[in-house]
Amino acid sequence: MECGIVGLPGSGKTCLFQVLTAHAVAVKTGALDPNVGQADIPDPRLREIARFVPTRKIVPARLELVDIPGIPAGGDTRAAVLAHIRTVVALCHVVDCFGQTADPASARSSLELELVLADLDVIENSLRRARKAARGGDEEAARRRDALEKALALVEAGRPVSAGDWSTAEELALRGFGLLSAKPALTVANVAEGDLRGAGAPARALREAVAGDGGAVVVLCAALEREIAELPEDERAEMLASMGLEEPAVGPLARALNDSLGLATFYTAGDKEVRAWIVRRGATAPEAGGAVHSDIERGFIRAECYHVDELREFGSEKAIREAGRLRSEGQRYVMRDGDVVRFLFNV
Ligand SMILES: Nc1nc2c(ncn2[C@@H]2O[C@H](COP(=O)(O)OP(=O)(O)OP(=O)(O)O)[C@@H](O)[C@H]2O)c(=O)[nH]1
Ligand SMILES: [Mg+2]
Repeated sequence: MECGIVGLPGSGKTCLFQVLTAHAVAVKTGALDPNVGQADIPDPRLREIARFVPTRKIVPARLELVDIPGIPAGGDTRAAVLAHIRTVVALCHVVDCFGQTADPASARSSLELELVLADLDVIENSLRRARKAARGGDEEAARRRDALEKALALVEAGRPVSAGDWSTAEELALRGFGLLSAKPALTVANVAEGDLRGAGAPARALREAVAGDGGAVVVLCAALEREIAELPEDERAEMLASMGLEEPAVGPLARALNDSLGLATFYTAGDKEVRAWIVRRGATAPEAGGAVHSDIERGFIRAECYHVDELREFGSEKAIREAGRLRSEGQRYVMRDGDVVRFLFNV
């Protein structure tokens, strides 16, 4: 699961990337190739599971992050940046609300418009081919044609493809085109140190604009978070408290990503490790198994599951089994957020 950090030049993307990856990567700034790294996702449910399933190690889920340079005006570089955006599954859109940009709402829509315009090209070309194939009686092409026509109407009106109401079948028909404005996107209001709650005019304007499109906004100050992340661990809590913050921004950001990017978390739990995994919401049991190891997806037999809430209720895996609550799920099972799973497979 790769999440691209996107936004206009100087909006604080690399700064946020350094925060989220805890400075594990030596970043390049001003270069055209992206920085790539991983963020640990804090998740209180991991500790809770480990309370009931004794284990040696707790392993949080990791999010692959790609820090993509801002889109410079015109030329080949623009195409290169768009090509990087095409490779990621979801977007984290950083908008400068700390004062360099006069109008954060239009900063946000200007990047969105870049994505929409790039999609317009792709849709027009693909639509021509789909129409032709559909006339020849190809039913799948007819489905692609209908979905593309619906997408075309949106982007022609300057709206992202993600703003449409899409059925699963339509989503499937569009998936192969890698449309940029169809990617789930979360907006980050990168606020000034003096406005950590985002009560100031820039963050308010951005929130209003995003709410109008039904999107979510996470407010954080990347520069301050970077300073906090550089502190020794035992000093972080004190610093956070003195700023009136409950936790580092990676917590709320990860939860918002889970929600608005359509992700789900499941767990594997045993004496060796208790571990969180992230999949797209709607992923089937074999797909989820594939996140753990490709052999599991290939040789999938079934998944033994229970929900993390049931651990709380029954107190142990054994008690869950004895209560007849351990489920045996097959190929078509759609994972629920919070499932604890043991995969049975054969290769
Ligand atoms: N005051 C303040 N400055 C910030 C904040 N976040 C980033 N900056 C500063 O803004 C400048 C640009 O930050 P970067 O993180 O490099 O921006 P970027 O989005 O990666 O820029 P490009 O990669 O060039 O597109 C740096 O000097 C940062 O220190 C913030 O929250 N508050
Ligand atoms: Mg950068």
